Amino acid sequence: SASCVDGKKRCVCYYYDPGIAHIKLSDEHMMVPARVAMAHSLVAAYGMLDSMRRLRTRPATESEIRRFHSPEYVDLLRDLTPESYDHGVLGRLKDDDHGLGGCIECPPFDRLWNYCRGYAGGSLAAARALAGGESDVAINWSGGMHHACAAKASGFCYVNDIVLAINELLGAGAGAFRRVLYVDVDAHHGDGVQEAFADSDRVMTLSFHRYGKTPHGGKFFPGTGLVSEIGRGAGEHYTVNVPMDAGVHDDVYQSLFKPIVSKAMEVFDPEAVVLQCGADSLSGDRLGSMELSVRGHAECVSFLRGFNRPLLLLGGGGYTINHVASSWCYETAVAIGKERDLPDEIPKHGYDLFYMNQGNKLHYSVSEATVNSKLLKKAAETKQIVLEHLSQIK
Ligand code: V1P
Ligand code: CA
Ligand code: ZN
Repeated sequence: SASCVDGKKRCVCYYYDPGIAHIKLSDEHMMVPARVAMAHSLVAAYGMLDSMRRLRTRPATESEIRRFHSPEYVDLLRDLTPESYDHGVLGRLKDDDHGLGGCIECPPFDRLWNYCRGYAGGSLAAARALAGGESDVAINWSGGMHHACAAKASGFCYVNDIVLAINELLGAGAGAFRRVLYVDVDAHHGDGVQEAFADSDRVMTLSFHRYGKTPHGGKFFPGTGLVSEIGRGAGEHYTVNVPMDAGVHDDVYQSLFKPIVSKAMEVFDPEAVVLQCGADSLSGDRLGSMELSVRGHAECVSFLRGFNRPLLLLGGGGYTINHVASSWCYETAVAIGKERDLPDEIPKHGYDLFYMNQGNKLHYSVSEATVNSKLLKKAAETKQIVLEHLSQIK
């Protein structure tokens, strides 16, 4: 058990598979799974492992992955290697319906299936620890792959561990939860999770993300997540989207996050919460173009933790790997209530050279917020519309 700044004790379960250190999607790929090993190494160097229970876990089984993903897609993913790709394994499905043919965003790579089973197994184990009442907070930084669809890979995501974990939380067994709130602070829209539960009133999906045009004229990926996407049928109003402009800093972000999350908590009253902690919304990310500080990002974790519902913390995006590791390390400290005790100086450990670019400080410096009246006005409007949507529940 870990005591906390608010005086409450919480049992925190932590999942980590060292195999992640050696996974590479391709030589130049933006998604670097080894950032999870960096975060873990930093958590260990700060002496936090003794404050958590390490989850004993196994890779997700094929049948567990089939609970969400389609039969043909799972067959393909299981058999996909760089060699089978070259020998035309994808010919079994026509076109690129499965998202695996483009080779750039979701390439085939050595041990792809092991990687997917590994991070999905972590999220499932974490969900079981919460559903079984063995823990109050469960962490899997290798999970959070929010774009994967039932029959399609997308945006660096192959298996949607979040959908699998939420289904586990909802499961039929004793200790299962009636309603699960999903919150997504990755810079990208959580489209795969939204679509999976669009018809459900047992899962509310709430994504904060960047939305709009990029300087190159295209749409910021994936191009969905407007406030007008509110869900379907019984799930109407249980899909919530908070699109934002590039350049949003801590203050503006929290001026939306806190009131909207509070309202969602009030009207939906979830029995468990899943937070996707994608770290590409941090300032200085290679893809995200949002401007959150490590403290601003972690404020999302501490705010949700303060509601005292079983909480599942997952990773996600994050492409400046030293920033990602700093952020997930600090958020691990928030989970165990030790964030005030972490020295800002990065301790000596195996990866310490990676933090030179940020002056070897956990809380690297973020550019001064530029007050932009157009951005503020848009944020205030978005907040109003979303709060009105939410007030239509019940
Ligand atoms: O923008 C696209 C492509 C353009 N296509 C028509 C789609 N893809 C994005 C994919 C981002 C995936 C994010 C995953 C996550 O949400 C969860 C793990 O973080 C993309 C971006 C971008 N700025 O959004 N791909 C790339 N950048 C990219 C850049 C360099 C090399 C390869 C891909
Ligand atoms: Ca998001
Ligand atoms: Zn992202």
